[in-house]
Amino acid sequence: MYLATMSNVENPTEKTLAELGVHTPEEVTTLFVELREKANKEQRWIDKPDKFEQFRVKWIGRKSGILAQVTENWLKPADVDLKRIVGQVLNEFRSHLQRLVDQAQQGLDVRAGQAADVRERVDLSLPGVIRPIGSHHLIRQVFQQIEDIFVSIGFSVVEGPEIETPYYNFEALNIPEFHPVRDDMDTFYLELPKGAAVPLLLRTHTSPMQIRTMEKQKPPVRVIVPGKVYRRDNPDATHSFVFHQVEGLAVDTDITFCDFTGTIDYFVKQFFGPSVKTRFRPSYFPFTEPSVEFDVSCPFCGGSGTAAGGGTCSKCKGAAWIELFGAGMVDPAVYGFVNYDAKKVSGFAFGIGIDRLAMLKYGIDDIQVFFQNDVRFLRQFP
Ligand code: FA5
Repeated sequence: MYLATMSNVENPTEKTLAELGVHTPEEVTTLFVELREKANKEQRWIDKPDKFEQFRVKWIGRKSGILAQVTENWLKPADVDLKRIVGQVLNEFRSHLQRLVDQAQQGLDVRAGQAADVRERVDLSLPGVIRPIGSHHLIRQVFQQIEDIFVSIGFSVVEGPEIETPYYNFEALNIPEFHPVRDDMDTFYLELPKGAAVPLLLRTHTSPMQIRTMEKQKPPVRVIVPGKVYRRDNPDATHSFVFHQVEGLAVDTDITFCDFTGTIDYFVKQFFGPSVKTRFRPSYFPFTEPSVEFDVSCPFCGGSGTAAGGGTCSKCKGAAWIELFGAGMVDPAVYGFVNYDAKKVSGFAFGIGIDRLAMLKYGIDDIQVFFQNDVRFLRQFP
């Protein structure tokens, strides 16, 4: 007996056509029409991804979806004379279900897009968001102060590579291989492919730019070179393996030691204030002759060596002076590397350690804070 409708049969797709009493092509078509309407109705209720997934699994799920059941229970065991029509209608039904799934997916995509539009809509009537403005790192600020001072007396600012060849970092600065001064500047060499023409290293000072600058231009030269330098120094309160220097170089036909001391004195007084005193001590650098170390009177104890509350000043350790940087008159040997005539030109050079300079000026007792990027420290120097 044919059951005119599926509504009075529980799970009709789990039964065979014979069990459902379906024997004619018309009855087969009717069965599929009812199934199709059921699917249409359920698809209209899909409004969320989880409902979509339930629908998809229920209807076209590979293992136990209704489509799989229809194939298994209606098509496979169908009588020979019904098989062709069942197969044909089943194919149409399969395409129809796929269309329903695709449409539902598109519907969900559109809904998601609309929701995102609403979320992202810009309401121009709302007050603006005020973002906190950052500031330059203290080291950059100090670079700027130094640049301003030297530019005001006719120097220009140039920059150079942090990766150098031994020639520029050492040899052309009159530091041949095996010179003991290289021990003080042990550094990081780059791992290069086998057969590389020259070794490369992270520059240990900004002095290579003396050579690069003089190679490029004839006297008069007046430059400063701010930048990062690297050494294999163990970190402590005054040492870091990366730190900052400003190199200075002035070369002309008539530069004297007086020009040199006057320039340095002017810079220090501009930077620390007029009350600091300065002094030179003899020193040694292979690329300057004579060479000096340059000290300032301790800005913390006013050059007395005694702390404000009595006792020894902890910053200068009672010495009343603090070493600032190395400098000197350019060694004539260096001119030989850049084709300057040592008989006609003279000049001076200096290399200031910026981190220690900043520590002195701003009363910072540990160089490491410059590299930790702790905003509590950075915010103190807006
Ligand atoms: C030089 O680097 C020379 N190139 C300076 C120079 C230039 C001399 C031109 C003459 C003519 P020195 O090794 O002393 O010199 O370093 C200069 C400054 O760098 C020091 O005074 C110190 O302030 C700073 N410095 C050196 N090593 C470190 C370190 N590991 N961490 C932080 N600052 C350092």
